[in-house]
Amino acid sequence: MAQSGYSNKVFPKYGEGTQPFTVLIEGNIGSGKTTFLNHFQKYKDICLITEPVDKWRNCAGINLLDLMYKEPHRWAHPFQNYVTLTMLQSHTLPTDKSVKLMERSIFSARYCFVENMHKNGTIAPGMYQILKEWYEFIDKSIHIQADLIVYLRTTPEVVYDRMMCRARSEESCVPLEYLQELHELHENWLIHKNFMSHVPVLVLDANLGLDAINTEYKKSEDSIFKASSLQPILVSPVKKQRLSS
Ligand code: 8LK
Repeated sequence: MAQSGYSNKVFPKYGEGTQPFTVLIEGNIGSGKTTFLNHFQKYKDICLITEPVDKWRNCAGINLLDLMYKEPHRWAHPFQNYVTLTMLQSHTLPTDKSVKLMERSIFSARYCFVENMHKNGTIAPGMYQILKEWYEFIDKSIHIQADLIVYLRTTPEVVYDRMMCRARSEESCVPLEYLQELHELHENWLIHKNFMSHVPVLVLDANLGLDAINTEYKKSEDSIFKASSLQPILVSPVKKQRLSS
């Protein structure tokens, strides 16, 4: 059976060379990813892309995030399918800025969320296989820029409390155990480097409270500016980007 139309020729991947220095902000639910992104609003020439939660909550009027948590066996698979599409839209979004900061990625979908749903039996083996093949096809044919990963490292207990305080309605039924499972998968990926070992990872202590976390953010600013050779220039206050989630 023919495997693909690529035979042994090497074709450029779609989007190759079109994306700026890209930093992926990763971490468990409640690890402070949006706060982290907000911190960079003050800089010119950085494109900030939040997780497309608004799309997940309103796909032609349907709240897929809510359905995924309420009826996981039925909705986790279509939800993750949609996450893959919307993450791909964010990865390939054109920008004239020199740096792109993205909240999560197609990689966290694959290595954390989908993997977890497979491991805990939420999605059937056939559903898992479809998501895996989508991911493999995308990885082979579309260029996903990833120059640095910032891992907001937390403990499951801390993020559980934050999640409960944030009180996002869809997450009201998420148990601590779910956050523990996701934590382990983030650790396998970003600390034990089981995947994508070629991308440098900056680990920040995201258990810290709001005051102390600013020192951690400063560390990452220095790394981002150094690695991307970007000169930090502040924007005028009226031009700040708005972040929603
Ligand atoms: O991050 C917002 C909410 O979406 C949170 O409850 C976790 C959930 N989520 C998910 O189930 N699967 C995901 C992501 C977020 C992000 C990716 C890539 N996959």
